[in-house]
Formats: sequence, structure tokens, C-alpha cells
Amino acid sequence: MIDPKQIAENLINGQAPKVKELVEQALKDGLTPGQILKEGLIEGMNVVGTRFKANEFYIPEVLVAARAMHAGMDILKPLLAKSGDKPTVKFMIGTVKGDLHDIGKNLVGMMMEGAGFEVIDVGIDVSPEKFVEAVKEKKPHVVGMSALLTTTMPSIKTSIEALKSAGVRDKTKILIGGAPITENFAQEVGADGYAPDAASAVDKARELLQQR
Ligand code: B1M
Repeated sequence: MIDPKQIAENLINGQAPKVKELVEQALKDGLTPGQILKEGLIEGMNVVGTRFKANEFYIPEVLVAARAMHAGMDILKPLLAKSGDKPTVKFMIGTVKGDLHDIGKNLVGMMMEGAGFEVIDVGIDVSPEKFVEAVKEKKPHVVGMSALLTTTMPSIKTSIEALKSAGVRDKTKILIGGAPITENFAQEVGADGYAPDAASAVDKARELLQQR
């Protein structure tokens, strides 16, 4: 009988083929997709996040662990959709207008997915209008905006203002991040939160959701 802890351990070590094999075996053993997700994949990504924050893991280890998580998720996703055990919280993320950097954004998305959120990635160079459209259509609980350039930081402010003008600002929480972003800047532009790295983004998103 597979213990979900074995799945978590192999995920932490970035063993994608082993994670796939263990998830398949766990299903045969009668574990539910929800249990494998929570006690195996999410548990493993939580440890990855903690080690990343403590500088015990670096970006390559996080990316390899995320690949292992995806190997397990590919098997679970269709089953979760059928069982109605779908993620209940939607997290939207995009890099703001004028900015093409996507490595940090993708890392944040992967950590959120690993934490059990449904991730809607709206891509790079996302205009304020596109954020508005996407928020109206997908109704995310949290919107993440990433900016890597000092010249694109103002696009965060413009995007938040566009959400306000469209009357959807208060329907979601706004989390921002990226190398030049600070807590002060987040307050200045009226975001709900700032996170310095991908693992902290998960913690911050959870904290913001408590405030709903
Ligand atoms: Co660019 N670039 N770049 N670049 N680039 C930087 C950012 C820069 C600091 C390099 C430098 O000069 N030292 C500099 C910005 C200077 C500034 O504005 N202060 C810079 C520049 C100037 C430029 C161009 C203007 C260069 C040019 O063409 N003259 C140009 C701009 C293009 C554009 O966007 N319009 C440009 C282009 C590029 C490439 C395309 C070549 C490439 C991007 C490839 C890609 O993303 N697919 C690139 C890269 C790779 C970098 C560096 C080297 C690395 C960025 C990165 O991916 N880091 C970068 C220098 C550096 O950081 N050492 C640099 C790894 C990534 C995991 O970290 O994105 O910071 P980061 O994400 C972190 C946190 O910030 C946080 O979590 C992540 C991990 O924990 N985080 C969030 C990010 N988003 C978050 C959102 C959140 C919460 C946390 O909530 C929603």
C-alpha cells in the first residue's frame, strides 16, 4: 500500500517518473485523487516552498520539483475534474504591460498550483484592459501581477486603476511581486499584498483569502 508521504518525498527530490509511478499505484491501491493531491503533491510542494525560503533549495531544484508535481498532476487532473474534487480557489497571474520576463511569474504559478490553487496564467505583456477582461470572465479570488523592470512598475498601478474603473477591483484580492517591487510600493498603488518570492506568494495569497 502506497503512503502519500512516499509521493511527497520523491516530489521533493524531483523524481518525476517515480512520482508518476507512485501516483498510479496509489490510485490502484484505492487512495482518492483528492487524498493523493493533498497528502502527496501539495505536502511535497509545501516542503519545497519552505526550503526555498530558507535558501536550502535554489531555483533549479524548485523547477525540477515542479516538473515532478506536474507528472503527478497530469494523472490526477482528469480524475479530480470527474470527482468534483476540483481546486476551489482561483489564482490568476500575469506579467504586466511592457514586460516580457516570465521565469518568476511561472515559478509563482507553479508554487500556487502545488499549493492546490487553480492557476489561470494570462501570460506576459498583459495590458490593463486584458486584466479587466480576464477578471470579468474568470472571476479569480486572487490576481497576481509580476513586474521585473523599474519601467514597467507603473503598469501595476494602471492595471489596478483599470480594475477599479471597471468596477471589479473589490471582487478580487491583488498580490504583486517581482525584483523591483517592495511592500511600500504595493501600499502606494493600492495592492492588497506583496510577496518577495514564489513561496511567500503562496503564504500571502492564503493570508489574503482569510480576509475575504
Ligand atoms: Co531582463 N532585466 N531585460 N531579460 N533580466 C533584468 C530584470 C535586469 C535586472 C538585468 C540587469 O540589468 N541587471 C534588468 C532590469 C533593470 C531594472 O529595470 N531595474 C533587465 C533589463 C534592463 C532587460 C531589458 C530592458 C534588456 C534590454 O533589452 N535592454 C529587456 C526588457 C524586455 C522586456 O521585458 N520588455 C530584458 C530582457 C530579458 C530577456 C528576454 C533576455 C530575459 C527574460 C527571459 C524570460 O523571462 N523568459 C531576461 C532575464 C532572464 C533577466 C534576468 C537576468 C533574470 C530574471 C529572472 O528570470 N530571474 C534579470 C537579472 C536578474 O534578476 N539577475 C533581468 C529569475 C526569477 C525566478 O526571478 O523574476 O525576480 P524573478 O522572480 C522572483 C521574485 O521576483 C518573485 O518570485 C520569483 C522567485 O521566487 N516574483 C513574484 C516574481 N513575480 C512575482 C509575483 C508575485 C510574487 C512574487 O506575486 C504575484
